Amino acid sequence: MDVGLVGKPNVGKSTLFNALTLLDVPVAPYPFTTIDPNRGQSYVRVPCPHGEKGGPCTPGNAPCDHGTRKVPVTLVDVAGLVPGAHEGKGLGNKFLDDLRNAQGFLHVVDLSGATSPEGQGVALHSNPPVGDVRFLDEELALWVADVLGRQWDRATRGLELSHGKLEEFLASRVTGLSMGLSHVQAALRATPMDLAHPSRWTTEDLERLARTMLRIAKPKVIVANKADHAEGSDLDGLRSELEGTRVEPASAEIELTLRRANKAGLVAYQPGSESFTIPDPVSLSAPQRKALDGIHHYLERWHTTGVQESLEALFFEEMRLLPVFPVEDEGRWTDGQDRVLPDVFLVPEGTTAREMAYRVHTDLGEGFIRAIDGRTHRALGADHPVERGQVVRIVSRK
Ligand SMILES: Nc1nc2c(ncn2[C@@H]2O[C@H](COP(=O)(O)OP(=O)(O)O)[C@@H](O)[C@H]2O)c(=O)[nH]1
Ligand SMILES: [Mg+2]
Repeated sequence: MDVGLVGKPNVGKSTLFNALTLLDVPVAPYPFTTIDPNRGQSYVRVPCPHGEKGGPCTPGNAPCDHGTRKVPVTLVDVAGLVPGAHEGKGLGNKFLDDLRNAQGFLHVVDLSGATSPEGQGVALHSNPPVGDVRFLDEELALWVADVLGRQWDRATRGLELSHGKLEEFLASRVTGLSMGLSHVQAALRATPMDLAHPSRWTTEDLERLARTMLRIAKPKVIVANKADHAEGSDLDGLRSELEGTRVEPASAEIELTLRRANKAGLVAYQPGSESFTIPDPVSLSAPQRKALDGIHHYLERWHTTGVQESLEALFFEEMRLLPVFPVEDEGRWTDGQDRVLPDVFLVPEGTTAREMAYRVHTDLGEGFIRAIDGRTHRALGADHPVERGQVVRIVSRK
C-alpha cells in the first residue's frame, strides 16, 4: 500500500520522507527495504494482543516492539508540484506517474507561510498554506478529469448507442490510477449527474465527479509542517477553512533530528511519543544540548512532532484500515508452524470474513466455510465484517 508525500517544492517532503524511513526496528528478517531514493518503507503502530495469551508472539510480517507491532508501509517522495503539472509542466508527468499507485496522500504544506507557490523562500506568513491545499486539490482534479474525459464525445456516444454500463465504462478509464468500480459507484451516488446521457456532460461535470472520486479513493492528511518555525501562524484558521480535512501540525526536521539522535544513542526516543530521554547528559556538546533544549520546548508546546501521527491518522482514520490477525488455531493463536500471532493485515473497514480469507490466500477465500473469532470462539459467516484488532481463524475447504 503506497502513500504519496505530495506538495510544492521546499515544504519539507524529503525531510519527512527521510524521517519516516529512518527506522528503529531490526530490519533484517522483515520486509523493510529502501526501494529506490524516492521510495522507502516506514511503519504504522498497532497494539499486539500477545499479552492476552500471557506469552510472546512470533512476528512474521511485522516486528513486535514491547507489545507494539510495527507494520511496514511504503512511502513515495513525489516530485514537487508546480502550477500546470496536469499539462505536463515542470516535473508534472513524473509527479502524476508517482501518484497513480498511491492509495492515500500526506500533503505537506509550510504552516509558517514562508514558501512561495514555486518553492522560493518568502517572508513569514506571506503565503498562507490554505492556498497550496486548494491548488493541489484542483490540479489533481483536473488530472483525473482529463483521464476520465479522453475522447469523451465519441466514447460516450458509443456507450449510449450500445446501452453499455456507465459505471463500468468510467471504472475502465481510471483503473490506471488505482481507482475501481466501487469508487466510481460511490462517487456517482454522491454527485448528481445525468446518468442517462453522459454525452451531455460538460467539462465542469467531469471535474465535479473527479473531485468526488479523489475524495473517496485517495484520502489525505494535511501535514502542516515547519510548526517549529510557525510562531503566529493561524492553525485554527487553516483547520476551519479546510473543514472536514484532517490537518496535523508537524515538524519533520525535529522528527528527523530525534530519530538520528536516537540511532546515534544520544537520546532514547520512540516515534510518536511526547518526550525523549538523554542517557548520558555529560557526553553532549554544548550545541547538541542547545538543539535538544529547543526540541524539548517544541514538544512542550505541541506534545509530539506530529510526524508519526500524520501517517497513522491517514491509515487508521482517513483510509479507515483495521488491523486483523489471521491464525490457524483459534485457541492458541498460532499458524501451521506454531508461530503465535505471526501476521497482521491492514484491511479496509467493512471487509467481510470471506474477503479477509481471500486476502490471506486465494484458496482460503475460494474454499471459505466460516471464520472463528479467536476471543469469543463464535463463528462468523461469509458476510460478517471483521473488527479492529480481531484474531480470526478461517475455516476453509482447501
Ligand atoms: N524549520 C523547519 N524547516 C524544515 C522542516 N522540514 C524541512 N525543513 C527545511 O525546508 C527546506 C526544504 O526541505 P525539503 O525536505 O528538501 O523539501 P521538499 O522540497 O518539499 O522535499 C530544507 O531547508 C529543510 O531543512 C521543519 O519541520 N521545520
Ligand atoms: Mg524533496
